[in-house]
Amino acid sequence: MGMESKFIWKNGGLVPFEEATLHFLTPALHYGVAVFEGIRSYNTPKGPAIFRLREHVERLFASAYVLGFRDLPWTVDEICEAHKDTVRANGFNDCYVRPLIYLDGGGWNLNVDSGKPSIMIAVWEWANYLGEEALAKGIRANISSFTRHHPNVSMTKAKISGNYANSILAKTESQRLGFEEAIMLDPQGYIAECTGENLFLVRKGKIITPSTAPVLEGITRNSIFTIATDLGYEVLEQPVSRDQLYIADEVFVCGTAAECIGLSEIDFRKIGDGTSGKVTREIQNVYHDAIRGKVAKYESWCEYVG
Ligand code: PPE
Repeated sequence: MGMESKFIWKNGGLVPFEEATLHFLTPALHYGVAVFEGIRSYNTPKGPAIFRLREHVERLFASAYVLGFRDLPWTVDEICEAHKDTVRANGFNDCYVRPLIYLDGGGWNLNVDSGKPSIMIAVWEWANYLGEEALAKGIRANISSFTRHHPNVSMTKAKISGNYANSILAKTESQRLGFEEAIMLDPQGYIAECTGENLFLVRKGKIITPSTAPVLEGITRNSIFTIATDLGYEVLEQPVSRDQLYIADEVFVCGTAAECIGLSEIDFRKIGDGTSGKVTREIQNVYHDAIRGKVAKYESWCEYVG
């Protein structure tokens, strides 16, 4: 799976893929002073559509604001259009879309005001993050030895590039141990989120997820909330302990890249019957139809590229 495309959008227009390069002395590279989004476009009966584009662009701007950028030289509308232009110009249907706003020029005194923001938007063809098998069987995870950021240490509402060193520490460790994903605890010891997904558990017919205070406000999490509620489930936001996961009937994780995936095992303890559970699959199926524009009541989530 390559990441090549014909064009990348840079500061106002499309440039050839090869020209989307940075200088070694770009501060974003040295300090992770950048914010990004993970967005997907799916093929629908009306052509490619970017899923919940405006919410993602609004969160991108919110991340930049949290990091301290004050006056971005673009509007949300312009950047939404730029995403559609980039998908259209590259001619992809199913693709991942990655905008990133970074501190460019200056910036050598650890102050976002000392440089200026630049933006690029890349797309690459992408079908399945964790593989077909993971959808049916679920994946194996462990509780990471690395703690998720305290909200006063690194801003957990923002997709700040530098924050992701924490995810990389955790995911590398888990995969070296033979698991597929890491579950991270918040500084109080309650379940926070995974390295790139939010988490839900199902017990006695109720669906429970940690509150957003210490985690990213996932857009997939929000979609799943709506889908599960519409399916008639009660969805509760409350603190979740590690052992509540062990005795759950089902545990699933969700994010733009991962979509909605069951956890078959946590810390060598089988969850439920050790496959993707019934409620997980029910929600997963509706989600898969929704992202492909096949559910009328969720069609407003699909931003047609045109
Ligand atoms: N938590 C974290 C830490 C996170 O990075 C993501 C998205 C989520 C929750 C779910 O958010 P949402 O996509 O809005 O439902 N992770 C993105 C990046 C993963 C990666 O770079 O790898 C993603 O899913 O695209």
